[in-house]
Amino acid sequence: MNSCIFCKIIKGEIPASVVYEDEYCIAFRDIAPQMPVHIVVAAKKHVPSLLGFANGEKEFLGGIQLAIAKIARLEGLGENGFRVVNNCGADAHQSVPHLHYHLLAGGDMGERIV
Ligand code: DGP
Repeated sequence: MNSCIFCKIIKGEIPASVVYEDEYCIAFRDIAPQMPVHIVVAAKKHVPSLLGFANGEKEFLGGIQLAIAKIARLEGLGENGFRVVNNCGADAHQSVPHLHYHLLAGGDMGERIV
């Protein structure tokens, strides 16, 4: 999608600190990190949210999950752990309508998710 910021990052039209890329997703450091490690893992196709995927896309979505695990290992997060967050829609304050996950780590995030 022309105006989508994550599509522009995927196409290399705007710079980002990319840490990983494969056929399913691109991962880059968040512009406003909320943890010492805050990586955005964005789908390599423009779908606004998880609600836009169908049954036939299990391989694509599974590929992103496996990529997140790979990135966590590459970043050395296996020992102390990490959190994966997907914001979907208004109540979750999704600000970029292009499917992405937040990979957060680098400190104790507490017992509560929110
Ligand atoms: P969300 O609120 O779940 O839609 O998260 C969007 C995240 O994307 C937010 O944490 C900030 C990040 N972000 C937005 N624009 C850019 C950008 O141009 N570059 C990078 N690296 N991150 C961005």
